[in-house]
Amino acid sequence: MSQIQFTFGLWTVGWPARDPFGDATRPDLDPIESVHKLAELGAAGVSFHDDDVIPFGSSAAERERHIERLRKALAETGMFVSHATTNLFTHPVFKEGGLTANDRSVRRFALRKVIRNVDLAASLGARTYVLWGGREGAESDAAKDIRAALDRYKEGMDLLTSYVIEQGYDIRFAIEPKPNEPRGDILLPTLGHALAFINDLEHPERVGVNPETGHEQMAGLNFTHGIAQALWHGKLFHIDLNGQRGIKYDQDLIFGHGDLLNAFSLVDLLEFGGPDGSPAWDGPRHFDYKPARTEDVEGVWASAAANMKTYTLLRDRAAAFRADPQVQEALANARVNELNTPTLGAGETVADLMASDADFDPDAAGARGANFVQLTQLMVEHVLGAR
Ligand code: 3MF
Ligand code: MG
Ligand code: MG
Ligand code: MG
Repeated sequence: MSQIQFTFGLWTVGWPARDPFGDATRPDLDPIESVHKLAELGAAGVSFHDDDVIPFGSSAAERERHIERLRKALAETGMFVSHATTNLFTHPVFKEGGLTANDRSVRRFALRKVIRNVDLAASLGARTYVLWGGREGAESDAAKDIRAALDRYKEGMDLLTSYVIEQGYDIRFAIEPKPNEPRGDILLPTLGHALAFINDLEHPERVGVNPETGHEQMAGLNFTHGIAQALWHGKLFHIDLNGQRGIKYDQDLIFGHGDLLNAFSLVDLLEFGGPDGSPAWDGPRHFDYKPARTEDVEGVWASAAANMKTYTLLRDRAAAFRADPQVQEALANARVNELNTPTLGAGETVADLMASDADFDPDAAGARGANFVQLTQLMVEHVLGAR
């Protein structure tokens, strides 16, 4: 099996563990040192917000110095830029939104911040630019005109896609949906909302999604199903892997430390869901998690390694699952492959379909078991390493 390309957001290991109720429990890390440390641990690339490497408010000279340090670290380690993105959420100016703030001057400021960083992303060879609209939303139904906000979101996306096309940048945008947090309700709350929105953009071919495990699971949704649908639309442009345990705040656990069975089915899909068991997706396996607030700096690096180890173990378990003759038999008994056969035969007409009514006994079909339990139990046993 080929080497998997793992990448990490610099803000993940760099999180000093400040939360709404408590102070930081760890020192700030130098993002450049994190690039080196992640490379040592076996990662292939990093992603970053503008402010992760260039602190907000830096002068032009300071900005150049920070960019030069990043460029040097990437060159020294051979790491690539998995994606770049804009911080449109930390500074108080964005408290009421970025691209969809009611205040027009804030929207214009937000767009300038994105464009400046898109230029940097292109110069660093990034091919994906992520937009997570954490502040695009509201707590009050009275205070936000949602249709106007979607108009402004579209205006922003159309401007950005036209800009990269004009500049000749080899960059695609990936929208990252999230249902809530930090806003009470965030626009484009799920993958499905984002996919529908993309269809109404000026350059839909330049825009896809960057789904995050925990974000979909915060809405009670099945992440593997969501990824499968994004793949089906050809819209999986990037991914944020992590863990989440049910419908609660955004936990950003280590990958696999939340819903383990769903993590297994996801890895099985990504690694073996393509034609003849090839990978279904060839992008980086990117982690957006938070090292738990309980851990010290050593624990941060242990948690980074744990993401990659858990993913690799699940990949090996999925390979064993697929190779098991009993699993193959159970898949056949559950008619899993039969779903690939078109419902109508070649050349069959509606009249032919209607005429076939006599050949079918709905009571017999209704009485037949679907045989899903045996297959699911085999999956659980493989995940447990019992087979
Ligand atoms: C928040 C997130 C974000 C996005 C990032 C874009 C801070 O819940 O997931 O991380 O992933 O802004 O990549
Ligand atoms: Mg999250
Ligand atoms: Mg998140
Ligand atoms: Mg994310």
